[in-house]
Amino acid sequence: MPVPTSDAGDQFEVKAYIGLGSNLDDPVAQLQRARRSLASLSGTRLLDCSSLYMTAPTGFEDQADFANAVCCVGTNLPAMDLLAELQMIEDRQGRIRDGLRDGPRTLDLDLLLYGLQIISQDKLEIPHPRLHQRAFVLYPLAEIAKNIRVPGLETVSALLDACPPQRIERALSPESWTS
Ligand code: PH2
Ligand code: MG
Ligand code: MG
Repeated sequence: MPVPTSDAGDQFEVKAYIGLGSNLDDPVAQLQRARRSLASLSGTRLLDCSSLYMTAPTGFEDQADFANAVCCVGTNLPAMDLLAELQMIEDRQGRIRDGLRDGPRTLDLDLLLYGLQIISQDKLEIPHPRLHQRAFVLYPLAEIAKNIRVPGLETVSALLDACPPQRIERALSPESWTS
């Protein structure tokens, strides 16, 4: 069952955290467009967004820096439906699925957390399985949710303290990239 949140707009609203990333075709504009799409998803309202950060690429290092941010939504969509919506937004923004896991992309929307749920399915693992290793996710997540406990792990700020360091620069405040 979805976990109702205390300030829910609907009894069954779940708070979900989404990681946004781009390093192709004007990354800041990609994140701005993705944020507008999140705000207009049906059964979903946008609750909060972090600052926008420019971050060094991890995994595959020979590529451009990424723009990264994290947004929080309240949603009545089941996790699988929300995931499908995120993939449609990626597709609309020209995401090419070439199987190169950590390669360059116009838009990556990762479902990081879905309420307090732990989901382990072929196409969806929640919490995101690499969340705790990635400063480019934890840093913006900590900005909007440092005290929440990641199911099965620790609080976001404890995870960030333990995470390998990475070059991360705060480029735009929440107000300036979301307006
Ligand atoms: N995404 C990846 C791999 N590496 N590095 C940064 N800095 N930011 C990302 O969003 C990112 C990455 C795969 O999704
Ligand atoms: Mg990703
Ligand atoms: Mg992804």
